[in-house]
Amino acid sequence: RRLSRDPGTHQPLAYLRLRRAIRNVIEHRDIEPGHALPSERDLARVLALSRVTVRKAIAGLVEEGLLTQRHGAGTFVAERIIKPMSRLTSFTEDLRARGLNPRSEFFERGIGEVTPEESMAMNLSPGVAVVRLHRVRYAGDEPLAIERSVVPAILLPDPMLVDDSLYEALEKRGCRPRRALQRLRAVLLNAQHARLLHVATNSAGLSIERRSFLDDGRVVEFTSSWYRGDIYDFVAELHTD
Ligand code: 16G
Repeated sequence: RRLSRDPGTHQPLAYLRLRRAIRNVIEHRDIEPGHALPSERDLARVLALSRVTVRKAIAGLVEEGLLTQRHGAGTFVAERIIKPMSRLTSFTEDLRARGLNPRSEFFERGIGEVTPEESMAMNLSPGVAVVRLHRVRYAGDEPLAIERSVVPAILLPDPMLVDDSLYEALEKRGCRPRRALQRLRAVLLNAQHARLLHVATNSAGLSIERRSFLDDGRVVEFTSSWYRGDIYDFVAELHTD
């Protein structure tokens, strides 16, 4: 009776356990990006699970973007970063889930007065203080994106509170964003952005603007970013009403 009352001891379904186990393998880089997973049949045999269970676990990870399938060739650990657009996650969280090492190099991490354009976008009174972060985001040594974030200083009083993850710093202050509006546009990366991202000038990129909100409607961040088009897929799930 004690056991059945403890939710932690409920055994998850076999496919969910396998899904978690494969995710662990990817996070620990036991199989490198681009490399193949053992075949469905081999996994089922070695793990003594049914093919249906294995297929279900793999399908879930394909949906999450951690695995990709090539017709007739098998299942591979994803090389491109596939980012589900319906979940409000941070760069740090997304990379960690893929076993990558998120890092930032800051150009700017300071406090200043909101500009007229920012005050409009963030619905702030003219002249209030904002924290500004301007950084290149890396996976290990590989630059993936450039981001410029503006956060009201009333929510985040000191830019040095952001060690590497903005969302971690906001979470600690009890103001992690709950909702966001995001706009994506195709761009050619200019010489300066291309150099920072280690790609050729005029390579394809995505210009992304995110405005995130607290439950009470206040804007937490206004972030403009440039993501490498050769690495990122942004994927959304669509429903009919
Ligand atoms: C993502 C967000 C960005 C947010 C950042 C926080 C997109 C396009 N942008 O990069 O708006 O500020 O995550 O990440 O997804 P952090 O907590 O690692 O600093």
